[in-house]
Amino acid sequence: MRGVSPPTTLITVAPTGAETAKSDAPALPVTLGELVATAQACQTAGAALIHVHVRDEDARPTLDLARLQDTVTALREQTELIVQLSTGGAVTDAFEDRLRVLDAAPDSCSLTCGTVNFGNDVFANPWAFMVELYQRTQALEVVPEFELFDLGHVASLHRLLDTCGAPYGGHVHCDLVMGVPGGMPGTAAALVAAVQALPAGCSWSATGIGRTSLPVALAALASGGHLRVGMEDTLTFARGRPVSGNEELVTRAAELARLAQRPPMSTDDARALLHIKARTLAHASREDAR
Ligand code: KMH
Ligand code: ZN
Repeated sequence: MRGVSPPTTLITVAPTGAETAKSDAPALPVTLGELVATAQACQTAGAALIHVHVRDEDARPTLDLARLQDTVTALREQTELIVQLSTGGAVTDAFEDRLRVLDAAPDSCSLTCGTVNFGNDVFANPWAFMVELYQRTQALEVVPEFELFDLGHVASLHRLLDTCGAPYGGHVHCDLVMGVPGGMPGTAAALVAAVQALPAGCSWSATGIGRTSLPVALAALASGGHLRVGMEDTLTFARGRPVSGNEELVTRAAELARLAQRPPMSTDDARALLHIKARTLAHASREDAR
């Protein structure tokens, strides 16, 4: 396995996603108010980074730029979390809309390193799109998080770095998304295989979809990785018991991290790890006040 385990655990919360209907999961945060309240609670519970999908007035997934900008502003003003916007969106979103997400000036964005079957759908990320998105992150000084749904995506990440150079900030951070029907399984064996293939010196988190959430979290902690949890990925807390909210998943991840002697990472340490650009007055003034 690559290197020694870091002393603390970066906990990412992915609270909403693009796949679940509010009617199927009433605790899903879909309005800006619900998202900010969730973000604040998850920060208190131990999260340092939030992976954001936004919804429209009918709670449907959207990449509307004004909504994305309002969301970035509100999360910056009312939390200290690193704000990561999804460029994956929904499987139906057009490439040009996914590229435009960066105009909302997030701290970070997701960047999926290849196409993958996604249940009965296809999540399309062809090479040319990956390159264009990556080059936009470099130009706009947004830190990409490389989303890896399969072992082949790790190979494509190497190709991207070899072709286009280092990301903004110089540090590579990856997220293994495991257990998607069509992607790599959410098992310890698959996690170890993927981690062994990652670029040297990178940091990485892992998330397991659905019932793979806990095995993947435990395997990630045992392998020196960080954690992503949230209702984008998991709607069931235990067999037959729906999640009460995102805070509950972050609280459990923080407990696991403490048990592993790697307590939750602070937001400041997470910013330093990922080389996030200092870009907000609201955040700067909070830092000054410390
Ligand atoms: N909603 C999935 C199709 C990302 O956020 O970048 C894609 C996804 C990955 O959630
Ligand atoms: Zn996402």
